[in-house]
Amino acid sequence: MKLTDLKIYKFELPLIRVLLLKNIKLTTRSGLMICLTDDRGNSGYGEISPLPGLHKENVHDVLLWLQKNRQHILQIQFPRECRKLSGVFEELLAPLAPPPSVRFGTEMAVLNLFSAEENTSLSRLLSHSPQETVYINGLLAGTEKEILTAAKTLVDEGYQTIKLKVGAKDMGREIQIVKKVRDIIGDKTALRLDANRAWTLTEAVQFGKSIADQKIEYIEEPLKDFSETKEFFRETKIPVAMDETLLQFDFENKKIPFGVKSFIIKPGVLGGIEKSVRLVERAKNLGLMPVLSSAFYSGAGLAVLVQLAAAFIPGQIAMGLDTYKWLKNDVLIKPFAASYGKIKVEDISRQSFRINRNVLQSL
Ligand code: OSB
Ligand code: MG
Repeated sequence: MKLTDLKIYKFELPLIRVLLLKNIKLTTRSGLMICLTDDRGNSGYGEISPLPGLHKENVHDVLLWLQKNRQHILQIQFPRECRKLSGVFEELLAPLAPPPSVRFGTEMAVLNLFSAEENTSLSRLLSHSPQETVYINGLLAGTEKEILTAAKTLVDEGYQTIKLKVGAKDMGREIQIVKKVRDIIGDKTALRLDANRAWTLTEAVQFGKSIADQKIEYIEEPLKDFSETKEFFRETKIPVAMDETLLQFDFENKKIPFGVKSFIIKPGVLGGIEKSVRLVERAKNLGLMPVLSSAFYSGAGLAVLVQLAAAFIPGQIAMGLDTYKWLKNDVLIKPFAASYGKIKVEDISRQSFRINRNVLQSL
């Protein structure tokens, strides 16, 4: 493939309500979109949208990086084997040291370009037999009232897995909220929790023991100190999911602690599609649940995550993609929707190319 152009755009999408991330208040979701073109006139979009409070880099940093490295990227000959995600991207892109969000967006653009060249979907480019539907976990966050109302709506809509954010309110109240949510959703709905490293071991164990009978599928990152995971599990019997910890974890020298059940894999944070798919495979080999999750991407980035799930994650594991509902507006001409808690892969397979240029500002 010979690249002929790399265009850079900015987008800023309004959110349905204020998003609070580690004391940063967001009212819009902004980011960059790149568009790679080849010598046959095909194009592929890639989303680069670092999230304040989560990524080290911001939109300004990634724009400077892109402007500085634009010519280098255009000179790279991306071979067909890129799609195997077996280290070719690493070899070609690592020397340029792109920040994780840029690495994701660049790989996304290249893979979308290959899909366009072959007139196929990303999920079919990457797998011979992708799944037809991808399940998602309905997301509950906000005030107690908002959480309880949304819990009812999500079960009514047919979601089979629900994820509740914890760790930010008074513990006694939060324990009550977990119990109320369980009452609302009934015992057939899987319930996941995410504490974003809120607690000491003592606090986490106190919380865990108080909800021991609530059939929690797993809790993401309950502990400030991940090395206490085994202890937490021994005391509470609640399985743990690794999210933030995956970024720093030394897989070569350390064993995954007993009690870990799942990896929460955010390709835009972990540094790309290739690395993330390798983590999905690692999880499968270890008998753990791989869950792909979104750092509030636009529909373009989410479409990639849905197709990665369809291509690489078997069964009916629910993905963390419900952040889409926070966007009031999208970059896709036809935004996609979940129905009964799942997304039809066919509905979005070519969507990632059908971008509404009116919401993109040329840079
Ligand atoms: O902690 O999992 C997180 C979104 C942005 C930043 C951090 C997180 C999230 C999510 C995504 O929770 C939604 C999900 O995984 O269900
Ligand atoms: Mg998490």
